[in-house]
Amino acid sequence: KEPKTIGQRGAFIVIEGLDRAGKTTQVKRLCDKLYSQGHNIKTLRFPDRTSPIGKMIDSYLQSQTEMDDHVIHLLFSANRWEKAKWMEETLKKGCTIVCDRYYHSGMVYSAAKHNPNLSLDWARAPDVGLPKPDAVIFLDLEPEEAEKRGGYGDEKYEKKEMQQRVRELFYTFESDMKVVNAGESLEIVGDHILEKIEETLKDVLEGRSRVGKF
Ligand code: T5A
Ligand code: NA
Repeated sequence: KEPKTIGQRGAFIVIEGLDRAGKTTQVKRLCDKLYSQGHNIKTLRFPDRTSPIGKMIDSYLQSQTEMDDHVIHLLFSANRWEKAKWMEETLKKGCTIVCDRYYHSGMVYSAAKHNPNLSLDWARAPDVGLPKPDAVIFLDLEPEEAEKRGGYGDEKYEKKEMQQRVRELFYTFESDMKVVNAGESLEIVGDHILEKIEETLKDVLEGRSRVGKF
């Protein structure tokens, strides 16, 4: 298929949200949609549990390994840095990246632990310099609704109180993100995401914006 992005960079779209908000489901839908419109697409998810660092994170999330809050935070950040060069090269080649969670998750989950030595500022620092998304969609869901969805409760942070703090902290970044109500049907949520990124895609494809840095 003739890519739309020839001679131009790809767009960097991030889907953020609470546990069970439907991020993975919507990343897939969005990729299918953009692909059918002629975009070259790559997906990415964080944590990427396949690398050696990702395996340590996975073990922590499954409560098989204990770690100091700072240590796990830095591993999550390192897990993003592992992919930074690949992301830059991929965008430059004209591929659009749709990414499941990124540094907003990194900052808010760690800061939500209420560790007095781990502020939001501290949490932000290791991610400074990472490629900046062109658009961040925040899939917002009442923690009560999230709890009703499949599989909730198996991993470390899947507790209602933690999810509530995470949600409040996500809202401190409201100006960086486009909020979408994730409580609607799959189709409606998908349509809202497309609406919210339309302008961004146009700007990128028409060469009006560069890849920034966080
Ligand atoms: N974390 C992550 C950090 O602490 N720091 C970091 O830097 C990063 C990157 C694992 C944990 O790591 C933390 C955050 C997390 O606690 P993860 O691997 O991304 O992160 O795990 P989750 O985000 O929890 O992935 P989930 O699979 O739980 O949630 P998704 O992807 O949001 O949801 P999805 O699409 O799998 O859907 C969940 C269920 O809901 C249904 C689906 O069919 C599925 O059963 N569903 C809907 N039901 C009704 N209506 C809809 N609109 C629906 N959409 C989906
Ligand atoms: Na989860």
